[in-house]
This record gives sequence, structure tokens and C-alpha cells, in this order.
Amino acid sequence: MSRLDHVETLRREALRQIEAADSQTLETLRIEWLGRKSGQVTALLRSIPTVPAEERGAFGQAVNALKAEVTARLAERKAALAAPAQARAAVDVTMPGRQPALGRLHPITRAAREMIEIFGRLGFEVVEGPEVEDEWHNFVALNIPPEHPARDPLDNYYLDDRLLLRTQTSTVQIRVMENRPPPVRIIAPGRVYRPETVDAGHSNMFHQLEGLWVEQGVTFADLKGVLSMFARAFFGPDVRTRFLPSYFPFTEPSAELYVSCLLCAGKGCPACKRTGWMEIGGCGMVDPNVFEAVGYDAEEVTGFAFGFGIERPAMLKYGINDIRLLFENDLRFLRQF
Ligand code: 2NL
Repeated sequence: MSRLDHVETLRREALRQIEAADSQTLETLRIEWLGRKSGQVTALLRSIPTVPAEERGAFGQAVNALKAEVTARLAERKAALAAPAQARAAVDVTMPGRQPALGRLHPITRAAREMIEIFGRLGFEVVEGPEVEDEWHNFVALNIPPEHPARDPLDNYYLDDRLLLRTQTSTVQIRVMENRPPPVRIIAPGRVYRPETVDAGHSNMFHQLEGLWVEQGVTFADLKGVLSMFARAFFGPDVRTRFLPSYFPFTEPSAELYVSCLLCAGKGCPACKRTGWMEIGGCGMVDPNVFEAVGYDAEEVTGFAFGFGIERPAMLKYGINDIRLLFENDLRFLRQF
């Protein structure tokens, strides 16, 4: 072992012993290492003149540094042992507890969870998927042809020539059908994006809940039953529903779902434009082209699908008159729910 290695070995041993020492053994340690007669560091210091000239400089420096370090550590340890033990923090069990700040759910979350719960009772399973989508899942598989206005670059948030932010959560239902055989009974709640001029009634980011039931023998009567039941469960037992013919590329036949106006109970008011009815979503029987796109046999199964926004029903239910309030995260607003 070189002389310097030897110094290092002794150094480690000295520091280890000092750290482990209590107030009784500390003085013994001081004598053992720094004692004038037989201290180990003292012995090293005395040996410096006997070291060959070419090693003496480095050796001398190492030994003097060792003496300084051991002296300092002994003093530190002595001070640490002398400090009074920290008074144990006493717990006063008679003090009142700290009041935790209770959070609450965002009205969109509340509305979405309530919808999910209602469809859960009807046997629908919640599915989720990516918000960044390709044209296949957002358009092609949904029977929306290339020249359809819904694909206009100005009406979509394209990220590049292949990817865009999804404009509806049908994308998730397409993904489910691609990955498992029928039957499926699912709902897809989530965020969707469309370039819209933002005002009290419109946001370029909003939430949707789509649903899909595919199985042998599913009919339009099942669609009407499920959606009517949902409307009464969500808006109240007295709400009436009506289905008006409509058109979507992905369903045939298609319909728009109306509920009797929640503000005037159907009498006619500004909110329902004096019609007594409010449109809350679209629906229809899944187009055979959609089944073909996902590899389902349209001769074997039928299905219905529907989609509605979450914001508008939530606003009607909780009496919110401006959609922007839902996304500004002003606590003075959010604390009211
Ligand atoms: C609306 C209408 C709708 C669907 C969404 C759908 C999904 C699949 C297949 C067929 Cl995977 N259809 N979804 C059907 C009818 C209407 O939404 O007004 N959305 C805002």
C-alpha cells in the first residue's frame, strides 16, 4: 500500500469512529488519534522527515490535512453531542382539527358522470380514446366522403396533412368495433374540437357523449326507448321527447332528438324560439357502410348510434347562460356548484 493510501485508510477509520462516538468515548478517541505521545496522526506527522524526498511534499500535505480534518470533526461531534435534545413537539389533542379545503366537481364533470351513470344502468360501458386522430377514424370509416363539407380544412383543426383534433367521439366507437366483435354497447364521452367563433353559446373545444349499441336484432324502437328513458332520467320525469327526421352520413335513417323546453315546459319561450322544443342531439341506425369499414357483417347485426353535447344539457340543468364560464376556471363561478 502506498503511503498516501495508508493515510486515506486511517482517515476513513478515524471519521467513522468519530461519527459513532458518544460523549464518553469522544475524549478517548481524541487521545487515540491526536494524543501527543501515541496518537496515530501524531505518529504520521513525526514520520514526515523520514519519507524519501520525492514523496515528502505530497505525504506531508496529506498528513497535515488529515490532522486538520480530524480536529474539526472531533469539535463538531462534541458540539452535536452537547446540544440539548430537541423538545418533542407536543400534540394538543383538545385543539380543533384543521378544516380541510373541500373541492367540488366541475359542472361538466358532474353532467358527464350523471349521463354515464344513467347509461350504465342501461348496460352501456364507457370507452375512451385519443383526441388526436387520423382521417380514417374521424371521417372515412364514418362514411364521410372526401368532398364532404365536414372535411373542409377551415372547419377542422388539422395538425399536419394526416392528423387532426377529433371533431366527434365516434372515432372511439370505430376503434372499439375494429378491435372486438359484436355485440357492443358503449358510450364515448370526451373532448372534441371545432374551429368556431366563440360566443355565449359556442366554444371551439367542447364535450360530447356518443353512444352505440350493435347486436343482432337492435331496432329503431330500441333507439327511441333508450333515448327517451335517458331524457327522463337526466332532465326529469315530465320531460317529453320527439324524434324528427334528419340526415347524417353515418346513420340511415337518422333523426334529431328534441326534448320539451326545459325553461317553459313546452309552452314556448325565447330559449326554444317559441317552439316548445329543444334539440339535444342526433341519432340513427348505423349505416351499413360503417359496419363494412370496421369489418362487421351488416347482414348479421344492426345497431343504433347517437351523439349529443354535454355543455348544453349541463347549462340547462344548472342554469348557466354563457358557455365561456365553463372554461374560464374562475373560482367565484365554479364554487357555486
Ligand atoms: C350530432 C349527431 C350523431 C352518431 C352521432 C355514430 C357513431 C358511429 C356510427 C354511427 Cl361509430 N353513428 N354516431 C350517430 C348519429 C348522430 O351525432 O348531432 N352530433 C353533435
